[in-house]
Amino acid sequence: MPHTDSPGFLAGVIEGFYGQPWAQAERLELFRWMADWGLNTYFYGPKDDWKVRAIWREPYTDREAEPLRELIRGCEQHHLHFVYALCPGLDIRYTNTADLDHLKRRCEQMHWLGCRHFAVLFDDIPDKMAREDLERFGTLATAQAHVANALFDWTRERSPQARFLFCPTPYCGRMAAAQLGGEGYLATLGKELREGIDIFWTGPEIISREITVAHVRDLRQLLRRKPLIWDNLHANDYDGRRFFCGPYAGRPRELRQEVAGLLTNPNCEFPLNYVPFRTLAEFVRGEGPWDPRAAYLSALREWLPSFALSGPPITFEDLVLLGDCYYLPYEEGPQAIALHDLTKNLLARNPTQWGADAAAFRTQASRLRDVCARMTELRQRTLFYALSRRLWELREEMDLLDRYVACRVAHPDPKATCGSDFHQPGTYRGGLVAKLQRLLVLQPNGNFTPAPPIP
Ligand code: GDL
Repeated sequence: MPHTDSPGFLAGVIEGFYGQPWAQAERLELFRWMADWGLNTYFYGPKDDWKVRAIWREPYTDREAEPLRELIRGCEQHHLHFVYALCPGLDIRYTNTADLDHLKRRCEQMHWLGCRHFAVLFDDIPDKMAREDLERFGTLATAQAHVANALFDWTRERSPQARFLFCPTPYCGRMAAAQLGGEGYLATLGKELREGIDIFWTGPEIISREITVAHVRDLRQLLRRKPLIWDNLHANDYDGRRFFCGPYAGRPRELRQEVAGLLTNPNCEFPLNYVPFRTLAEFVRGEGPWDPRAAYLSALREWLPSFALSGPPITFEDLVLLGDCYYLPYEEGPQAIALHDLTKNLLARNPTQWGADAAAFRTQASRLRDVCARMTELRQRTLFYALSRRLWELREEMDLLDRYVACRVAHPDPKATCGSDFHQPGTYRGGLVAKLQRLLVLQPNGNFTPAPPIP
């Protein structure tokens, strides 16, 4: 039985990242994909729909409400749950009944538009409360549970089948270990939140490389319910230079029995999410041990037609090479690893000993550069715009390395100098952020050390 058919299991997509929310047409396309692939939930919570978070007390104008009504209807037509999130945590006063009324009015408006499932999110907020809030509730968990329970009751009075989701302030293992939200936050929450409320969890980390069965089993005791996974594996809002089109990975299929659902919060650029969504759907629906690489290759094959060009088509192998360069947060794909190793080994050696490796590198570098360059011919312009800045950067680096290797082959003398007319101080790797990034070095163990001074 596909797992989305097991009663109550939520599987799907969270629009919950920072930055520009998706376009309406993209969301409608998402609904068609989800329905075709057996995912059942769309979660509306873009951090920068400012009425979700920054000015959460303000209802939508009629003009703003209309597209939301269309989304709710779209979900209904495709038999998907539409969940609407509010994030009042930046400035809510937990003792203020007016703030609770604001939340109810916001839910009321969404209910009137047809929405039945709601969420209240307390992620990424200050974990300290005002004095009156502290005096009345004692702990942050109690204060938040009070608000969530009131909204949950409100929702259930109107629709007894409604789902209600909650994101805690410590929402991953690392935050809980640091006692974010105060000592015993999760245990209090588990005790005080109504039984029917689902609790989000991102795994051991905000971006979790792995989520194991043992990890969520421990948590289940504390929360007194199965956690609902908010998966940031493919999120890229924290690094504008990257995107992730590798497979859903690092989670065993057995995890499905241990959680209330699996929802992915992916790349900000909607068109780059084909493989993340497709492989999640496969993970959720299929049976047997999970093979991420096989799922990736099969999803890429389906995605290939979207890469139609104005000129001759790119090959499947080219798409695999490109995808491998933007795979997962903790892992490049095999072809990207091979290219990196080849380059690194080459540069570590004396050019007089490069032999055939220099030519091998130059062939691979120009192949990758060409694949990137050919993307300018993409017929699907939205896909090209989503890719373009990142691919520009990759091309730039391949070009520089290729020039350098060519220069070294021509001048193996260690005293020879190699520059590039196209990579000049100021315009290349310039700017304050790049300078600041060079000041501290992140060690593999997670510690920072000051960078050695540049003479
Ligand atoms: C977060 C945010 C999320 C963001 C993600 C990746 C949660 C619960 N909240 O911490 O909105 O997109 O990290 O940067 O994950």
